[in-house]
Amino acid sequence: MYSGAAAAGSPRRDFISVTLGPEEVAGVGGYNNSKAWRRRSCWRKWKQLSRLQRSVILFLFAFLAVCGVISYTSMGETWKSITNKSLDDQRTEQEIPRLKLANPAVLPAPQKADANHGDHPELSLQKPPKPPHVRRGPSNLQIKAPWRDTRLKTQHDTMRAVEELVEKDKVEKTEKSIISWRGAVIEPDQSTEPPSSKIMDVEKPSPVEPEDQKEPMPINERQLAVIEAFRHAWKGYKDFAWGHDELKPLSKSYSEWFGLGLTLIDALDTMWILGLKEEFEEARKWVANDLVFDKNVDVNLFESTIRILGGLLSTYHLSGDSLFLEKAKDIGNRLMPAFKTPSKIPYSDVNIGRGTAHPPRWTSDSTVAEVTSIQLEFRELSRLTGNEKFRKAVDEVMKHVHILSGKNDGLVPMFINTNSGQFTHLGVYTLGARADSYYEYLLKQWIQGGKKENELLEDYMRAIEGVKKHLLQRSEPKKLTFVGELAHGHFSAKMDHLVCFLPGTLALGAHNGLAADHMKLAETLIETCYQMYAQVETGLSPEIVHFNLHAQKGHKDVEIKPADRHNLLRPETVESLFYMYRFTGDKKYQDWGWEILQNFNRYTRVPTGGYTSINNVQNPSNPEPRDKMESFFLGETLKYMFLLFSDDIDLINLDKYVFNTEAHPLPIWVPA
Ligand code: DMJ
Repeated sequence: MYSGAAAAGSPRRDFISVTLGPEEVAGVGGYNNSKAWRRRSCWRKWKQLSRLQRSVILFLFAFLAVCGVISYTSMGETWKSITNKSLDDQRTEQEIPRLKLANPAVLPAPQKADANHGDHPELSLQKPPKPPHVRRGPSNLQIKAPWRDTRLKTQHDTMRAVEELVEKDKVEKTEKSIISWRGAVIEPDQSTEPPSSKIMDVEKPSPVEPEDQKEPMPINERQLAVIEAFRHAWKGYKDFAWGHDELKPLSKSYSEWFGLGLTLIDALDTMWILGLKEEFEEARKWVANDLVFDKNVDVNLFESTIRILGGLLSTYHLSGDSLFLEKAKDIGNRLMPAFKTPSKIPYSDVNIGRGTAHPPRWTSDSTVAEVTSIQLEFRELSRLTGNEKFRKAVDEVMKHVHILSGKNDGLVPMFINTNSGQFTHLGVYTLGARADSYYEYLLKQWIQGGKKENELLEDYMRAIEGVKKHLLQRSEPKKLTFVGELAHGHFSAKMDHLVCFLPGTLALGAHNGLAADHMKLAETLIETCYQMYAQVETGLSPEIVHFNLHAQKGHKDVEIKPADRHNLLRPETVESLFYMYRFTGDKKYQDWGWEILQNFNRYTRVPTGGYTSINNVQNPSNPEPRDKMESFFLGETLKYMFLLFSDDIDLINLDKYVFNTEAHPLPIWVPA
């Protein structure tokens, strides 16, 4: 049946030949293809093989089987990783709508928002998946902002890691283009939707807002230190002042200003940004159950607008929770009587329970900064409610001030009369208290409205020229550029810490395409603001400094009068450091902020909870605590610290949000 060429004695036995007999040839001897016949015939052939031939065949089969097993295993791995990846992708896709709900650049009109969000659905929407990664820092600080949490991915997936590297590269490229402010006009995102059209678009992943899908940056050590500071402050507030306006951390009690839980409301969006979900939910409950505006109480229009209305609006935007919008509408309506004046320049005080308003007892004047720094909030309230009355009221003030005489090269006096509508106390010009945020809101309203309201821009540009012409001087010995004051033609080398908002505002203007020399000025002014801390014994700035115009042996640039040496935990320098870092990427700004945080911890932290303002920044051994934690410490100072230490430009993207003067981010409206 077969002849083996490998016969005994043959020198080579390494091949097999099979010869088929006639009966095996199809068609010969009749074709029999039955199973039994085939089995029998195969077995017969196998028996006819030599032992060597059988061994070789068995070896070949075994070899093929081993190869088969190996390739099956590796295919399985490949398949598993493909499956994992597709699950990962699915999860990312599911998360995108949630992120959009929680953190859209522009939330639409409330009817739609209500319909979509229900009473309080976003907190469950925010529920993060348990991330498999390990975070640095103390275990009690293993927290992250809700939307960042949801986007965390496993670090063990190689394919994902490669994607991340590619993504990071993309982010870096984007970042570079955004921070290159010099000479270039950089437009805000032109592609977001107009307010009336968009809940549906907001909910689905949009190709026009790809940055929302980027990997978030992990929280770093300095940010963790801010979270720790916030929690310490919050502990004091919670233990001793819950639901009241301000904590008195030393006496373990509280003070009331309006009786509206000011600190709690001011801190809401900070908690959201820092990722303090538990604290946020607890505070949210208080807002839902205990915050009542129907109270026979006089509130200051400006302070309640920037802290309460601003805080509620920004929290609504960040969380998507309609509770905050409802509360914002309530307080907004209750503040409206302030505008019922002969001139339409609002009174400073409103009784939110009675619906009456009045100026302070001693005058019929209002402060210029106060009546011109409520616009971002009221304009946004109109956009969200569709009720123009809020916007009309505040726009009228701006239009009136725009044409008012009594300015000096764009610089405004500090008071305005609610009867006549004229500036009073003419001849005194400052960028500090009573005028400061007028300048800030000129620029920010222009940005908020999509850079179309030219009168605002004109007034802003003119004012900065006025600052350069009348208020800038250089100190000795360090030649620090500072912003002084002008009183009836006399220059005073006095500068409030409040003026330190200016470098940040100038930088924001330059980022939005305004003159590049504004950025230069911002750089020199922020150095001065930093020196207001660095040249002082505690490393904390006093409320007011006087700069030396003439070099004197043994004198620094900064002089402090006994009445001015307090520190109220104010935010302005940290605020400007944040803008400067965002737009330049220069790490020195982060380092300066870090020094300031450490000094707050050293001299103002109260061991039992909370931070206190102090009376004497020049005495490190006894800074004389004042026993008060201002609401803006949580609303502004710590928030700006956290943002300053972040390298994530999408953590409150400055092309999408504009901060009100109390650090509450409000959306930049979409250009028509
Ligand atoms: C805050 O209420 C606001 O920043 C306001 O514009 C100025 N004063 C405090 C902080 O210093």
